[in-house]
Amino acid sequence: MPKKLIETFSVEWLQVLDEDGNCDEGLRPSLDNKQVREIYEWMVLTRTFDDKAFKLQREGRLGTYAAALGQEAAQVGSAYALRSTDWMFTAFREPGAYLVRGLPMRMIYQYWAGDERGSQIPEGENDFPICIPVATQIPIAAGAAMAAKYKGDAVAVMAFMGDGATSKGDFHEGLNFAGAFAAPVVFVCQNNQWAISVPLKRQTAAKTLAQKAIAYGFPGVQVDGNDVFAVYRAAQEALERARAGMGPTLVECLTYRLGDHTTADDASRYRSREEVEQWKRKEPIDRLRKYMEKSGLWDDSREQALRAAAKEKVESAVHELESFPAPDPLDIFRFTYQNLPVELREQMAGFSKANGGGDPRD
Ligand SMILES: Cc1ncc(C[n+]2csc(CCOP(=O)(O)OP(=O)(O)O)c2C)c(N)n1
Ligand SMILES: [Mg+2]
Repeated sequence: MPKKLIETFSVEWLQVLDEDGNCDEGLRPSLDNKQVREIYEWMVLTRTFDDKAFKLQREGRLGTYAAALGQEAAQVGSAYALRSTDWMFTAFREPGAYLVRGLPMRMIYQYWAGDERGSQIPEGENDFPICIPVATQIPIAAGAAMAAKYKGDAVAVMAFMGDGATSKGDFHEGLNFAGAFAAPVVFVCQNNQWAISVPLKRQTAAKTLAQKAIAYGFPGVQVDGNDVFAVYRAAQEALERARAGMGPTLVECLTYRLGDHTTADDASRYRSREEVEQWKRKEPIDRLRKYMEKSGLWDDSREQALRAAAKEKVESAVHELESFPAPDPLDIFRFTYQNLPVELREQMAGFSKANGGGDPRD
């Protein structure tokens, strides 16, 4: 019996803006000048937010923090392609995506300050809170997409994850389910090439992460994750595919974690300074600014005004964070049970009494 080829695959690489801000006009997504400036503004706001978070942590005003430094295009570009009716599930390194979606900045700070009210997404918003257990958001996002399809809602779901998450069972189960049921979900992998101290080459022997989608029967594309036009274009096309009933897509954004894993880490112990320096030259914000300057969309005075406005927004969110009323300690008993078990009810009453309160209601 002769052997025959029954399947082949290919993975596209997409880059629109090169490192010097030169644009391939044939691939440029349809964004007007106002939208290009807006995307740049979100990226700068994300950077300003991020920088302040790092400083707050060092001053003991935030618990811990996972910086987005260098990954702003992957987050802003993909979230910018969402409609307000779409749904978003993140991991923990996507402040840019939340900002674009309009989540109050104070809430993101609150989350990292250890205040669970940072996870209480306002009623009516279609986003889920920060998810620390790696990859667990992926099957939930696939399930939400399936629910939307079942209900006939014309929406898509976007699920973020890191490169490390692609080694978890949840990733494979989520993608397999989404593929088998053509769920309207776009998986966005921020491949920042490190999972704490594990480099990409120890994460997988595959040439790309995008190709993992092919095993599950749907397309995967690798984009320059520091090129916001490429990210936006790929996300937009994938969301349209999902909304049109054509099923999921995996968008791998090849980027780089310029900072430490979190404020509790020291990356200089496991990666070289040269590698970081090499990626600094490819960072996404300078790249878009160079493009905008060349195209006459941007100048120094706009830049200065933007930086000042971003700083003001961040300072005002920090002020909100630090003047927020303290949570009610009795909340630890609330929100888990429909009817509080009797022993917890007793504990709650005892706790309230010990703190000078009356008989509490659960
Ligand atoms: C289930 C689970 N295992 C381990 C951890 C500890 N942990 C936190 S982040 C991380 C690495 C994640 O790497 P990646 O998915 O590449 O995301 P990145 O941190 O690079 O954004 C690990 C192992 C965790 N949070 N959850
Ligand atoms: Mg990573």
